Amino acid sequence: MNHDNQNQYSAESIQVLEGLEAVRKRPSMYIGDTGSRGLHHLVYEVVDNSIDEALAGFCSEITVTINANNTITITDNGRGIPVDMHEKEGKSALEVVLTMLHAGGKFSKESYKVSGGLHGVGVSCVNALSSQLIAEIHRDGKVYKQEYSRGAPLSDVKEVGTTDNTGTIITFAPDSEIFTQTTSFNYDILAARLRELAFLNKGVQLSITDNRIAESSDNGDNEGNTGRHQEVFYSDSGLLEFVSYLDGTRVKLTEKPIYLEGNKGGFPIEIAMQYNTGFSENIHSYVNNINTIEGGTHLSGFRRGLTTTLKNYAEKSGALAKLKFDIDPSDFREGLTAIISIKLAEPQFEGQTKTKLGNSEVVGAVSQAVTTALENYLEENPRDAKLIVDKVILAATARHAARKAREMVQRKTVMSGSGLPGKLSDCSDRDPSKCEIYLVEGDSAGGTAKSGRDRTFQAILPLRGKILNVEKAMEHKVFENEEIRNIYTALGVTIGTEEDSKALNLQKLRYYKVIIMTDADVDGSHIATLILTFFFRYMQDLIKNGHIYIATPPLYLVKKGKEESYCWTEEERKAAIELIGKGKESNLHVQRYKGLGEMNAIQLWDTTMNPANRVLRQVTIDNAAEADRIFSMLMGDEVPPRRDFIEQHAKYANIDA
Ligand code: 0RA
Repeated sequence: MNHDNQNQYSAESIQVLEGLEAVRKRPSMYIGDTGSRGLHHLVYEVVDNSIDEALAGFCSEITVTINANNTITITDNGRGIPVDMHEKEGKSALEVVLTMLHAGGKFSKESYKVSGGLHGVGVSCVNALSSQLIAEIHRDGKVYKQEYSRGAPLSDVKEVGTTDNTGTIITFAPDSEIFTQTTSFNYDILAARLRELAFLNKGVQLSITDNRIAESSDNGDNEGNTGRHQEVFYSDSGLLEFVSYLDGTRVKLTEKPIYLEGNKGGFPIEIAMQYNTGFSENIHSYVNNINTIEGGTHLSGFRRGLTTTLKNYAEKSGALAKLKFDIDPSDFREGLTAIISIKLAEPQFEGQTKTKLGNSEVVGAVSQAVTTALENYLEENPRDAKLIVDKVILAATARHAARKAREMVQRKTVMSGSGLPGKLSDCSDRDPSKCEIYLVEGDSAGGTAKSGRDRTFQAILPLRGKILNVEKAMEHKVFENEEIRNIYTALGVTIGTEEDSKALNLQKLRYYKVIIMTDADVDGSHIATLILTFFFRYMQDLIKNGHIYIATPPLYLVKKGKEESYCWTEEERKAAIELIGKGKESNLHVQRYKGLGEMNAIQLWDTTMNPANRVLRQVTIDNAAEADRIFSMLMGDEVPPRRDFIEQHAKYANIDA
């Protein structure tokens, strides 16, 4: 380092530390939250920087390793973070990148920096939130290394060897002082994101390795960490492969997907779409690799291009002449799986979760690109074109049938008090933020829950047997289904608009916690998944707003005389046997709970419903495209590993604070 600048250097390093201290003080402002989501965000942040190197043309391989001690190592074969002296800051560029907020962008003006998008908080945030971080740089034939703790460098950059390669290797340990809920990385969550990134950035290889030892527990406690996994993700044809991956278990309507890739509007656009014989609309949009779950101008452009082009074609072909009612834009999207990915130098993100694209110039460019590609496709594939038009007409016809059924739901929901379902045992409190509703499998468990609950704030709605599989049913069947109508009515949720039955009005939501409570067995998991599928397809906003939970009844009761202990995991059972039975199981009565029905009202309250003891798992959507694929797979024709699924997607959450 430059000794002439000693004073300036130390002064600046204090300032820098203050910068990162802000990140440690309010981590949620930088990474969203300090739960599981924020934890995984750390990995994405570093990977995004490597993806930037790839987009700039300097990197082709990125690896993520979950090490045995649950630290993370991310490597890339990019140029390597520069290590030369940064004149203005008086320290190495590496240290600047890792210790100064938003310092990454100061160096390169490469277009479409992913790290400049939604998550663009920089690797320095990862550094600030890690108890230890080691950066190893391969550059100019040399290997450089620097280590940090909670954002502070432990020494200057050291030269530690020579190399023939270039690249960056970052290893970090998430700080348990910050991530108090969990510091355990979930393989499946990381793998899903890397797979998505491989589809979105064709030609870049991303791989993941889990070097942790598998845990013995089979109850979901290990959050998908089954140890010693490895997967390599690489896509030659990008979104084309993404669409066929998502539609893996759906039946294709047309032989060929529709694909376009271009740069006409002054920015890269890539779109792939495929019609299937199903009824749901599965359109996922991305800007700079960020999933824009709230949509925005690129999605509007896509919809506009799709509607106008198909409508024109259908009109010209005379197919609409027989139709006695108007065709609606949504009719063109039924059974459509599509991915829209654009890259923008200066994206403007709006909306509640900052995932809605605002740039107005994008609408026309995307719409134009879609029109051109789609017109060509329809021209060149007249048989597929006819299949698509027929499907749109079928969708319009079904929509008319659905409207009647839906209006009945609406009418019922508008009524107050007496309009509630007869099977609902409501609570007395009228403040939705304090109230919760248990959706319980079967009338008998419903009865137990009703006796066990605290009726001031807990409502019970028993559901009969297996609820409708909405994945396979047309919309009007869904709205005609009594159990589903009861859910709408009990929750006070109304359907937003005539055009979009999935747009909800949540203003009259009667309970802020909607808790699915089923048996802890295969059947129970299936029923929970059916209910979740309904929420995912028809009330997704409830999931996104964090209203949906899964109750977790205990698996065991370990008992000796008056001493008893409920256990949710294998480990807890062993610990209880140790504690109560002094290691001898023969002294004890160990009961395995198979269903809610084996508990009496008091036990159910104590273990599963009392906010002081219970464990609720909040349902989140970590990766919308992957969730979409999984629901279509689980609820399609194949016999699914449903229990695994639920355990993967419902994570422990500290929500009773
Ligand atoms: C600053 C400038 C340059 C590259 C990077 C940072 C960089 C950061 C990360 C983080 C993970 N992998 C990375 N790879 C590169 C430009 C380098 C140059 O101009 O040579």
